[in-house]
Amino acid sequence: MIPDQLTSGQYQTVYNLFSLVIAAQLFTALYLVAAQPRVLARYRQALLVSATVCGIAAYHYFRIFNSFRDSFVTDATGGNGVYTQAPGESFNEGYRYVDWFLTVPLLLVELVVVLALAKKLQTSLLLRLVPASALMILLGYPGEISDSDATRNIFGLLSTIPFLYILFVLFVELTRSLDRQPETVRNTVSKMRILLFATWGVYPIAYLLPLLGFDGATAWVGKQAGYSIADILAKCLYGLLIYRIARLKSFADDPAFALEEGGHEGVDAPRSRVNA
Ligand SMILES: *C/C=C(C)/C=C/C=C(C)/C=C/C1=C(C)CCCC1(C)C
Repeated sequence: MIPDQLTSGQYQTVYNLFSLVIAAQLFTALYLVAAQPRVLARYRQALLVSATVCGIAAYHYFRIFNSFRDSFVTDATGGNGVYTQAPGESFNEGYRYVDWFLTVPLLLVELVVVLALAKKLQTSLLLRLVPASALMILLGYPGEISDSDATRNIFGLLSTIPFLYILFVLFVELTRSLDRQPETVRNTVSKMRILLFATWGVYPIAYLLPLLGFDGATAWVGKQAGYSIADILAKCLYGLLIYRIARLKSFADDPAFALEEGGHEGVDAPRSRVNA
């Protein structure tokens, strides 16, 4: 539920966080596009998907930011007053869910693509992960925009079912099929899914804040902050780790490329050693 009123501090917090997310998503997207030549061709698809995810998020945060600015007004001069909901305007949480609906399946595609698993395994993983993640977001939305705690509970619970299914596929099914994969692939998988679990776990917690007895405005600001910070970690940091994995795998696959790029067997060599 959108609060009727925000203190100046609460308004500034949300304003600055949205602004930070735009900067983080936009420049991570640009960086990942520019970094394409720094990995082998077979890993570029993962980087492109990652850049696309950050680009889509940057666009939606522009909309979220504008919607936020339009929906709260203050009449005090000097910016120290209370902000109230602008008449006829309402903050649109829908942008966030459209953003997630597009980016969450793509984040799973990124993960599966960068692992460079066998085609059959790739397809079978994606056929389960992509629909489950889309369903998780679709089911969360009616609860997110509802003013009723009961509705929020029910849809939150329904959305948790595909969420748990995704974790099951990543932590149980994927592990089983990785038994015959090389050590490096297995290590990569475990690192990536721990990051995924840690960052994705923030969303249901932020969603629950309004139900945990925080007052309206505090819960709402906490929720926006939680979603914003989680979006930076789950998309930008995650994307940069995908890049790092792609780069290390490129070095391991092609020693000549590694030398040219100043790295060696999965470790970046100090510049001086390469140049000497
Ligand atoms: C970049 C955006 C990402 C990674 C968004 C992830 C979102 C979730 C994992 C959301 C999960 C939810 C639940 C598990 C239950 C409550 C409703 C949601 C949609 C917040």
